This record gives sequence, structure tokens and C-alpha cells, in this order.
Amino acid sequence: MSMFCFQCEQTARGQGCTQMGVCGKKADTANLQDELTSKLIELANVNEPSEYNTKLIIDGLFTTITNVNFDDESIKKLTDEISGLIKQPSPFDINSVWGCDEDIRSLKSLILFGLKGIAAYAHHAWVLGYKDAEVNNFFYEALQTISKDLSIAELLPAVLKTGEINLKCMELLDKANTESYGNPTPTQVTTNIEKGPFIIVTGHDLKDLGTLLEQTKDKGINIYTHGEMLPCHAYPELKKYPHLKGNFGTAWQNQQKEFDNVPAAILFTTNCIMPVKDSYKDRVFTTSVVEYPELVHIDENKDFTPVIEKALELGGYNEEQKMTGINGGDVLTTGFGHNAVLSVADKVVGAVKEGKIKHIFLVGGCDGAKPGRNYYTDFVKQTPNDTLILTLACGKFRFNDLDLGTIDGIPRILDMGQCNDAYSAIKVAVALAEVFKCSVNDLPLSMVLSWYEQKAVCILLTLLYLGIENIRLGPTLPAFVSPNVLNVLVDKYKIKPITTPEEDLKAILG
Ligand code: SF4
Ligand code: SF3
Repeated sequence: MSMFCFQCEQTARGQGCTQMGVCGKKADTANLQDELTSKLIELANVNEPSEYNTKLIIDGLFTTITNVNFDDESIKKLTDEISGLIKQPSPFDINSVWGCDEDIRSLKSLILFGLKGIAAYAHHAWVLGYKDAEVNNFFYEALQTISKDLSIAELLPAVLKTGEINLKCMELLDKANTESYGNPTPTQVTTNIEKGPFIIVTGHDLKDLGTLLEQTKDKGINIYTHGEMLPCHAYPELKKYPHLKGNFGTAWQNQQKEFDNVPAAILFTTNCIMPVKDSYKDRVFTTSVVEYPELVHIDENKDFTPVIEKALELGGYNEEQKMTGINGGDVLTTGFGHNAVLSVADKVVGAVKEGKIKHIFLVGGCDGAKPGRNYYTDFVKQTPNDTLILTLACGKFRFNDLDLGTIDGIPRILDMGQCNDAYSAIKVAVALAEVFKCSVNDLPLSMVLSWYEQKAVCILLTLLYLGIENIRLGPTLPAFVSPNVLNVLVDKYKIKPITTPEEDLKAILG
């Protein structure tokens, strides 16, 4: 075994990557990421919390998320910086956790992987100037928990606390995003690409996009979002730029095909970056915690000149390119965050009371490469006409180009935003439960979720912390959930693996 990693949904044989990552991560890189994680745990144990240390922990954890950083040099540099700060060495090796009893390993994995997701959200809020002491303190507490010799009974509450803190962190990021860029409003986004130079921006970071839009003003360059950046079109302070034109391509796992020879510059602000092919390697740029060997990295000064120059040099398409989503549609509607949905709450409530809306589905989460993921397309296509579909995160690219019509003027598919906008879905669900004077579990609302990387883990933990039952999860269950831990999730939260769209719809609506 030259490495061990089982943190994402595509892990080898559904058990663990041991030779090289299915994601393309090499064994050396995986081992360096383990070393980084070990040092972060040591730092959290021996150093006093400080703003500087917290930022290092946040960025260090984010660096180890799936499809974020493939660059050994940058990982080593970060690890060395942390080592230099450690006052009294008290080495810890994360591999000791992988070797634990399987239930302990499972619970500690839920905490560590959930914490990585929280770190990503905390990072995005931090760069906009938003921080929260409780969230920040939890990074130390949770990393200490991982290094302690604790029982199952002691670890279970820490798992739920990870979900609780993630809710706080998603709330913080929502505040950061909406106070900086306004409340999202429903917005239609084209999938067509105009002629002329353009830049594709992918990842999750609103600030990077805002900065790039400002730097490309009046330069004759158009900007297109990709993947999880699609919801940016709905924020007033981003959509005010006329050169923010549309959305390029579909979900992250199609990037190697869609970026092949594209005559544009591509900027990765976060995951998900896949091994970069030679046919477009010269035009990919990274920033923030994303790094990939040999690519130009834009540092924290955020001078995007190299990206702009590359876009001008490549020149874009000579003619407008008609492109579509995976089902052939060329308009994607986004911007149904909590503010937009709650502003039409009366209408939704009225339609539910009159029986025009019989059920609401939350079909959200990550996309990925496994063939079984067309479940989500088929599920949405088969939902009856008197149901609404709330969605979020990159899994929506399976169905967000479908036109499923409207109910009383409300579109049947409501895109609430990025994965962290699960916060919006929670807010809407809680508001509906208040109106109907029942619990969220008693609402005609079902969650059908897809997971891939660690942000999905922290969101799942938040839903469990809130006591949400009957979540359907796919395409497969996490390798790091042991049979006993799964039993707890099934007994206590009635969590279920997805089956077929037909069977699941029958079970939900029956
Ligand atoms: Fe394997 Fe996923 Fe880890 Fe990559 S991130 S090495 S695919 S488990
Ligand atoms: Fe997607 Fe990578 Fe998870 Fe933000 S971009 S959700 S997979």
C-alpha cells in the first residue's frame, strides 16, 4: 500500500485508494497531504489559537479536499510553515486513525472530512472579511478530538457538533455573500458563448469572480461561469457587469472534454480541478488553495493580468457557439436563494394548501463521474407535475437545463445556489414548518441527495444535527461509514441509499 485515502465517493473499489487516487492524486501527493493534516492536528494541540494559526488551519484543511491541490511543492511549503510555528513538538500521525478500530475510524473520519468542508466555507467567508469565533474555535477542538483516544459514545456528539458548526459557518458565508454582493434574484443564464476573447471561471469563490470582473471591465473580454460558479449570475453586484455573459459547459467531471482546445483562459478558484490535459494546459490558471504542477498560480494580490493576456492571445471563437446542457436545453435559471423563495412564500403556501403543490423535493449535492448518477436526471424527469424541485450544488447540471414548466408562475425547478446554499434550503424548510405548524420531517418535503467530496459530508452532518429524517443518499454510501455507524444512521435518522427513481418516487409519494 503506497497511500491511503477514502474521503470521496469515487474511492477505489468503494474501499480506499491505495496505489494512486481515482481522482488523479499521486501517492506522493496523498502522503504529503496526510503529513499536512498531521501537522495541523499537532498545531491545534500545542499552539494557542490565533488569527494567523486559524487561517493556516482553514487553508491547510481546504488544501486536502478532493480535487483542490495536486502540487507537492505548495503542500510541502505549507507543511513546513506550520512545522516552524509549532512550539513544543508533539508529533501526531493521521495514519494512526486509519489503522483504528473501524467504528472509531469511521466517526473520526466523519469529523475530519466534515471539518474540511467547513474549512472551505470559512475560507470563502474569511476572504470577504467575515469570521466567527465559535466556528474558528471549533477547528482546534475538532482537530484535538481526532487525536484523542475516545470511545464511540464520546465521538458521536462531536460528529453532530461538526454539523452544528457547519450550519453556523454556512450562515456566516451566506451573510458574507449577500452583504457583499446583494441577495440573489431569479436570473436566466445562457449556455451559448459569444464570439471574441473570454475567460471561464470555475470553483466557488465569489470574491475572485468579482475581482476579475472589475479587472476585465472595458477590455473586450467576456466572462463565463462554470460549474459551481453558475449561481454568481444572480447576485446584483456581480450581474451588474455586462461582460458576465453566461455559463460555459456542464458539471466538473466533464471538464477534460469540454476544455479540450477551448480558445479561452480558465481560472480555477477552488475544487473541482481534474488532471489537466496537454490540449488546454497552457491556458489554465489557479488561485487561492488550488494548485497544479506547472500551471501559473495567481497569488493573494489577485493580479489577474496573466489570465487576461492569455484570453486576449487566444481570442475566443470566431462565431457564436451554440452550446447546451446535458439534456439539450440552453437556458439555466438560478437565483432562488432564501430571500427570493421566502418573498413568494405566500404563493408557495397557498399552492400547497390548494393542493396545486403536492410535494417538494430537494434534489441536491455533488455531481461525479459514476454512471449511476443519471438516477438524478431520471428522478427529476419523473417527478409529477404538481411537485416542486429545490436544488443546489453542482449535481443540478444533471437536470437544470430541463424545462419542467411552472405552478402558479413558480418554476418547478428552483436553483438555490452553491452547495453552501444548503443554508437557504434549511431556512426555507424551517419557515414552511412554522407556517404549517409542524416539524420539518412532517412537511411534504423529501431530500434526495448526491455526494462526492467533503463539503457534502459537512452538509449531511448539518441535516443530521437538525434531526432531518429519511434522507436518500447516493450514488453510493461513503466507504468511511462502518456497518455499525450506518446502523446508527439508519435507526436514528432513517437514512437510506437511493434505489431506482421509480421505486423511490413510489415510496415517497405512495
Ligand atoms: Fe481516492 Fe477520492 Fe482520495 Fe482521490 S480524494 S485519492 S479518489 S478517495
Ligand atoms: Fe461540486 Fe466539486 Fe461537490 Fe460545491 S464542485 S459541490 S463536487
